[in-house]
Amino acid sequence: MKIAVLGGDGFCGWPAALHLSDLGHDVVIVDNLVRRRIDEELGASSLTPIASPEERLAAWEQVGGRPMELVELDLAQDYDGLVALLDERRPDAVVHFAEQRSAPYSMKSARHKRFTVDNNTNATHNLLCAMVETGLDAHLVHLGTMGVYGYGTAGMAIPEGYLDVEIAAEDGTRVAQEILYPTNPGSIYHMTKCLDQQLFAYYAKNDALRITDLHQGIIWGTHTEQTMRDERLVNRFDYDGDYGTVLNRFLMQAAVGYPLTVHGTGGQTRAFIHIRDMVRCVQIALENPPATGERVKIFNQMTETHRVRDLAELVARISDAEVELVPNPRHEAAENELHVHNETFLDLGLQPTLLEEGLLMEVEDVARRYADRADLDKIPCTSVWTSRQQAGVPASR
Ligand code: NAD
Ligand code: USQ
Repeated sequence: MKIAVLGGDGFCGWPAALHLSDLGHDVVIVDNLVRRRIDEELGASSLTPIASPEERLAAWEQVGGRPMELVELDLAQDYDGLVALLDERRPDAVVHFAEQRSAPYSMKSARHKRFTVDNNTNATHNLLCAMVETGLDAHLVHLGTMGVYGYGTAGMAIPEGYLDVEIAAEDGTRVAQEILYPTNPGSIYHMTKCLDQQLFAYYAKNDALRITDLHQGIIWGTHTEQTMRDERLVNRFDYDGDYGTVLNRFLMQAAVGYPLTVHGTGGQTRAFIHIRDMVRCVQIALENPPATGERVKIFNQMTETHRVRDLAELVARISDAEVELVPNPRHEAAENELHVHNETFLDLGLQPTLLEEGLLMEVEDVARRYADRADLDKIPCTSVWTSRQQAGVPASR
């Protein structure tokens, strides 16, 4: 297949592009490199020394990979460029990773909120609109988030995107309906993914676009089979207070002897998936497109759920680190249960990488190996959610 990987210079996009190229697909990466500029804005950088896009692509060819190209283009701002690209390349599939993905970054200030909404919503809408304008019948696979559902599910297992409900009709009969699971975002970033979901539903219905939305949990891990082939192919590893995600932060903190930063009581339960499973899931999704006219396919892309304090205790145990309960900068429930249906990927052959298999390797091969590159001042989360929270009003859900 000819595949366009939008956001293919990022943490998920880069290993996914390599994996798809390795499978024999023709891959073009489209990215405006805004993530590298955000590192400069925050004065932060990846724990791993990531190479420039040019070096990455050259290294991939040197280790025998199929040549890939990177087109620098802003999906949110350059609609005409996007139309020209799709028209000229006519990809069979488009994988869309290209959004601002940090919840803390999206909450930093009015500017960051507006940037996140403008960037993410316009990127997604421009893409959908351009596909219609160019008459491109490509399969669109989008990286969404488990966070669209919210985490207060009253004990029920979250279904894969759709909820069966029964409604009392005017004539007294009961009517069965399937609806998109009601959204309950916990940050401006997560809210943009809810907006995306609505855009997808509309374009699938109105224009018969073939769309798969992957509701992905928190990624952990760094390397995939392909990123390990050469030092210049190394993936990024974010640990700073805005972009570092919880488990990778704990691994890095353990490696540098920094007490593990558990927010509040650490009672938040979240969904997780290893980066190697993520690239496999993207492959599986691409191999199982929806039919023309079918509703948006939604898969829950996660393999395990864990409570944050349990993760901290686990990492502390294997690496002899300390755990510290710090005030929670976020407006989120202090404790929640989380049960998730994820049978679609398992039925299609995904074999999950479990926490116990990969954790120690991550601490030793990645976090300790690059520990001398860490800037400990960048670890604290300084982005605070609301003035309401600063005033001490508790989060409801
Ligand atoms: P990332 O920030 O590392 O990568 C995103 C890439 O998209 C960057 O290279 C960036 O430069 C590019 N980009 C952003 N806006 C763009 C625009 N307007 N035009 C062109 N390129 C643009 O993020 P990631 O961790 O790789 O996440 C990728 C996707 O996966 C995101 O949509 C995110 O919501 C989703 N996701 C990530 C995680 C996770 O734990 N990292 C979990 C669930 C879902
Ligand atoms: N947390 C801590 N200590 C830390 C960092 C985080 O206790 O040092 C807590 C947070 O308060 C939160 C949980 O860990 O309760 C998860 O935080 P996170 O930063 O790992 O994840 P999140 O903000 O939800 O965002 C990440 C990605 C995002 C993706 C999402 C998937 O950045 O792109 O959409 O995971 S999910 O969480 O399933 O919605």
